[in-house]
Amino acid sequence: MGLFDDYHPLKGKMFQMLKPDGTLYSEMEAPLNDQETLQLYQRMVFIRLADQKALMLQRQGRMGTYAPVWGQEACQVGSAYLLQKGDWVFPAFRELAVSLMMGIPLKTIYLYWMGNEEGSRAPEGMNVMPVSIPVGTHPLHAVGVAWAAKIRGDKIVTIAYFGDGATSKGDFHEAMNLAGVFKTPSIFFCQNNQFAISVPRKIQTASETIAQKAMAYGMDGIQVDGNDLFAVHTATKEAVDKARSGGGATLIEGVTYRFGPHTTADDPTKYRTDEEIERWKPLDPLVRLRLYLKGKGLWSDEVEKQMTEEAQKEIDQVVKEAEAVPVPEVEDIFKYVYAEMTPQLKEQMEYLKSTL
Ligand SMILES: Cc1ncc(C[n+]2csc(CCOP(=O)(O)OP(=O)(O)O)c2C)c(N)n1
Repeated sequence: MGLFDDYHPLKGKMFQMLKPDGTLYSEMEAPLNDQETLQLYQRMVFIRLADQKALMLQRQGRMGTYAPVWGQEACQVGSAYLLQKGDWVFPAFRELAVSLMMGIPLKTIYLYWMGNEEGSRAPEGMNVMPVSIPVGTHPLHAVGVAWAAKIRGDKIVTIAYFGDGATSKGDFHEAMNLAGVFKTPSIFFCQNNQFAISVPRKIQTASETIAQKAMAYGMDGIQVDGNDLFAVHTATKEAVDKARSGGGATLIEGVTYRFGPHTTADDPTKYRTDEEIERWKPLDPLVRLRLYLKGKGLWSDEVEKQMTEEAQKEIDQVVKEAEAVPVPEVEDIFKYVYAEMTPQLKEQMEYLKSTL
């Protein structure tokens, strides 16, 4: 029996390893050694600060609309850490942590949210697709690439990140169906952060879990505690190893909580209560990992202070560099849609220029 059998969606059990008090559930062994765990915690500290900085920059009018990752760091760090060069990542719009883990510079990510097209370009050789603002369309692209890789015999995996809301899109089901039939090396990582803007998870779908949707498509599905770095890591590793060795696709549902607004254009006080947020606070992925590290004698206020200061310094420097990049030309909006601009695009560009 493997992990996917033990935690089959029909068994109604969520896979967890690390308790909220930072100790492991009985008979569980940490999948990462102390050094790796500390390193990933440090990444999470950096990510949280970089995320908060983006929120502040938007509030100061120095950045456009931004979708914060706040609270979802374990889902993203625990899974992206397992990807290798050659694998392909298809993010939605909340994947600051995934992008950083894959090696996309923070400056590039900030440039995107500052409205500069340069921010959509991953450095050469990094297979991270641009942000997908249309909800749920990119799992299809991820399956297409996985299918192509399978035909070519490339031992790579593709992973698509999306939210609970995206599972209501037809595209999601088409992608799942194709991946199931062709046993593509695909991972569908759903970050169930309880809301699609103001729509709560319970009215998003009548399914008890999102993980169980995998069954309809003949693939493995697992619901994991998305705020538990170890559980996310372990389940994703199983899925990645399986995909790489020809075993086909997996749907992972990471149960998590978005602490921030949907985007900076949203007011979450309109649809959720302070009490609800307070209930989730002790389950914060950083708090839990910090307690685990503290129990091992690897974390102290001093360690935290040092990590925070180092991260803050680096982030401040990145902001300076990003803000020093010249504001893009109006033409940039049109230039990169196709290799060559269509007559319609040219017309639209000329029209826009004439109104400025
Ligand atoms: C095709 C499409 N429909 C609607 C929207 C507007 N929209 C943007 S984000 C969002 C909710 C997405 O929720 P979810 O998939 O759960 O991801 P989350 O934002 O929670 O990370 C909606 C409806 C959009 N961007 N694209």
